[in-house]
This record gives sequence, structure tokens and C-alpha cells, in this order.
Amino acid sequence: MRKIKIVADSSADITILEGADFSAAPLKVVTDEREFVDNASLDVEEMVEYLQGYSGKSSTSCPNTGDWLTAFSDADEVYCVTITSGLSGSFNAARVAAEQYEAEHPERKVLVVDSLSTGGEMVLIMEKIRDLVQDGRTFEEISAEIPMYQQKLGLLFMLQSMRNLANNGRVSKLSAKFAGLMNIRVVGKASDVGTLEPLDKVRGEKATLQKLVERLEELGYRGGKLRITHCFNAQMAEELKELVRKKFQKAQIAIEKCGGLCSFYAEKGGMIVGFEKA
Ligand code: X90
Repeated sequence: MRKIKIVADSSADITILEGADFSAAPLKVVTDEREFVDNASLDVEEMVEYLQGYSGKSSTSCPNTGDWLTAFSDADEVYCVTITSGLSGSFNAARVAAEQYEAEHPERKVLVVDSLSTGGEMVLIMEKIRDLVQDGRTFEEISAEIPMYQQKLGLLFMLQSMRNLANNGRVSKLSAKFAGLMNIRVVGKASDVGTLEPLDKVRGEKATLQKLVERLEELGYRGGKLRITHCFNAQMAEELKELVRKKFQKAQIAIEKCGGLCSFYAEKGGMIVGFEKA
């Protein structure tokens, strides 16, 4: 039997993937005083509280080659999904790890997938990989299929603050300016090159939820799988789920909490929505 592993960096916000041998490689959140390793034992709530009261410099770092190799372990086939290469070095580090892994063990194979996204969209990719593995598909078939499936995925976000994104150069100061001012939230999507593309500035919770549903439909969502991750905003996540369900009764919707990395950038109140297009 070939040993198969599915791995991702911790921006996918999961610690287990049902029906698969899964491992995560942690990103880190770093301040002048503390370092938070984004793994299952991180107290995300404590981190978010601490960051709210902290006004010094804070930043993040992606897994290094060694972290990825640890996650690959000793599998014959590794399927590795990373946060977008447009915003992080995670994909590059994973590629270096994959080359080293294959060079040291010529019979082993690694597929590294640049999600051009994060959060729930990464999980949808991994669930697809798991289903294809369970259907008995080969490494080569899966490697060909995944880029096609990625064409059918999208990611929306809703942010109440973009301070950490702007301070770390992941969006322009100009795009970040409005989030949080006068009850304004920013709704945007992952662009084709895996960067943040702000779309709307919306005032008020109800209007924001309506805008999210409108954008979902516009981007091609028609009731398939949808995965909401939120940073301490279970209420809006549930409301979004209800609104989507009203339009698409058969929608398969999951709600999860953001882990450390996504909480750092999405900040309190933020939501990230990965979804399948029709
Ligand atoms: O390598 C690193 O240090 C990690 C850098 C990650 C930077 C951005 C993470 C954004 C997370 C924000 C909303 C979703 C945006 C998706 C855009 C593709 C959450």
C-alpha cells in the first residue's frame, strides 16, 4: 500500500481532515515580545486579545523547508497545499522541500499546489484531493485534475480592520484606510494572481451580508460547497449561512474558526469565505 499524506500550512485553519492522513506546517505570528506558533495548541483568543492591546511591531513568517519536510514525514505520495504565493513565501519553501524530499527518496512524489488563496479555499482543494485518492486515482491523474478544480473555486473576504495587512505590506495603505472607519467593512475577493482585491466598502452589518451574497452569486456560486471561517464573529457567519441557504437550499455550508495566521490578518470580526462556482 502506498502511504499518502495531505499537508497544508496552517492558514487552511484545520488540524484534521476527515478520511485522510493530514498534517499542517505552522506559520508564526511574531511581535517584539512574543512568538505565536500557529498549531493546534495555540490559544487564538488569547493571541487576538494580546494583539489588540499591543501597539508595537508585529509580523508573520511562513513554514521553512524543515517544517515542510517534517509535515511530509515518510509518505510515498504527498499532496501539499499552500497559502497564495502572491502574499507569502510558503509555496516557495514547500517547493524547495519537495525537491529535496524527491531527491533523497527517488520513489516518492510530491505535488505542491499554490492555492492562490487561503482558508476555506485550501480546504476545498484538499477535500477534492482526498476524494480523488479515495476513488483510487493515481498521483498523475490527481496532479492533472486539481488545477482544473481550482478554476471552479473562489474566495471572498469581509474585514473590519486591515491594519495588520497594511502594516505588513499585504495591501496598500490606501485600500486599508476605510476598513473600521465609521462602521465600514471592506468586502473583497482573492484576485487571479492570489492577492487581495477590495471590491466594496459597506456600512452596517445587514448591508455587508447582503453584499457578500450578491458578490457570491456574481462570482458564480450556485449552491455548491461553501466554507466560512471567522475571527470571533460566529454571529455573522451564521447569518451568512442562513442567507445563502434561503437562496440555495442544498448548499453544503461549513463554519469554522480562524486559526492564528488568518486571525492575525483578518482581525476581530473578519470572515473568509471559500466556495465552489457552478
Ligand atoms: O508568509 C507569511 O508570513 C504569511 C503572509 C500572509 C499574508 C496574507 C494573509 C491573509 C489572510 C485575509 C483575507 C483573505 C485574503 C485572501 C487573498 C488571496 C486573511
